[in-house]
Amino acid sequence: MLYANHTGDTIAREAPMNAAPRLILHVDMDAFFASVEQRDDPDLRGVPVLVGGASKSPSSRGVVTTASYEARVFGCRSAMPMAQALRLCPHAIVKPVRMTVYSDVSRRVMEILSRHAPIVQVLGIDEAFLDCSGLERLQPGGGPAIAAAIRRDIRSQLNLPATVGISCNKFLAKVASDLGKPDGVRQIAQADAPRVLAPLDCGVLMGVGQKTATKLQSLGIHTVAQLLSAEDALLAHHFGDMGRHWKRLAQGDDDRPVHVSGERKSIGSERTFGQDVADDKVLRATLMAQVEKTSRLLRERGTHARVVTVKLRTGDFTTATRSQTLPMPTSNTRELWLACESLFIEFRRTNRAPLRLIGVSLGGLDEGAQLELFSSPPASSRAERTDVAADAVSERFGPGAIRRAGAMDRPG
Ligand code: TTP
Ligand code: MG
Repeated sequence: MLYANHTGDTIAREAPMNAAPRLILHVDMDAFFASVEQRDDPDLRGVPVLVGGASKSPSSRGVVTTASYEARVFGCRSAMPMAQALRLCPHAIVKPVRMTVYSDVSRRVMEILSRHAPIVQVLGIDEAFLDCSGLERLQPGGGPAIAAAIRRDIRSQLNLPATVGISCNKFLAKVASDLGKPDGVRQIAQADAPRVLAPLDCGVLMGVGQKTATKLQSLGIHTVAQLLSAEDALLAHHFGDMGRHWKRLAQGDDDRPVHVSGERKSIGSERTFGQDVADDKVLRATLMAQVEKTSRLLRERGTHARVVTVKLRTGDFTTATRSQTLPMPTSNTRELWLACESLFIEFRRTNRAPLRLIGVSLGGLDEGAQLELFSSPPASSRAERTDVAADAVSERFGPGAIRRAGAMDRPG
């Protein structure tokens, strides 16, 4: 098999492998929300902190979103009722959730990561996979040096702790970061994987949640080693194909690629007219309804879009797309509409043909701000409050119930 090295030459590799070995990093912030609170208030450093409970949102009332490591010593954990956490650690300090602050920090963490790796897959508000394959040839010290540089940047620019796991695939990199926590680095070499994984709970295997773990335990399977020695037929009987999948993971085998966040996903809406439409008023109204629908979907997912694309097909089946990248990711209907509208106007300036289809697609989705794990973040800006109100009306009376003519006006 031939590989390109960094000088562009090709080099022969002797081992008959299917693919070049990969260098995958998993970065996860430590006690993320609590660490931000401790960073912003020196009085909280070194003491048990629980974040949550004080939120006004009914869905999160009374629940711990995260506990600082000082509070974890007492058994406090994420998703635990606040009352229970306070029984375990009565002297803990409780701080309310400041989602806007955490989202902002998250964005800055992801920016730092994107400076260290060509492929970054954001997983949630505080974690990401990085594919650094090939970089080890350019960076003396390989994975550990890249991990150290990332941690140094996060510490110096954001004053926060992060843990980095290093390995040859996503699964092992994630296990490595779990084992390296808090504020650490851990590498798992492929050859060491069976030894490292053997004593761990089956819960480390992706797809084994609390319910499945309990079912496995009822079959006498607690650890990864026990799962590996379980009969295939037994696993297949209880868990179908998942059994085989877990066994592969248990052997440290995982060939899933690291996907570039935001590039693969988009949210779109398009409409083909029964008869071609020449009237710009009708076209604009259709486009606006599509922006309202897609931006609402963004907000439901807690995601923001950075790339706005308008698709226009004329009666002769010629299709044009016009895209714009926004300075900041947003889920605000008005901001997205203004971008769509200018793309539409620009297109119509040179093409007045009746349209057969019009559509909008929102891409560059910013998973770093994904908030689905959490209660609704407080609507901070006026524009966001308008969206929240409009979404509430749409939910109650249907998507067509509200028209925000005034809110859609261009500034100036
Ligand atoms: P995690 O990365 O799961 O946890 P963590 O960063 O607090 O701690 P660790 O050092 O173990 O990684 O989650 C990131 C943030 O997401 C966390 O700080 C708070 C929030 N969160 C919730 O709101 N609810 C939850 O159930 C969990 C697990 C996390
Ligand atoms: Mg974390």
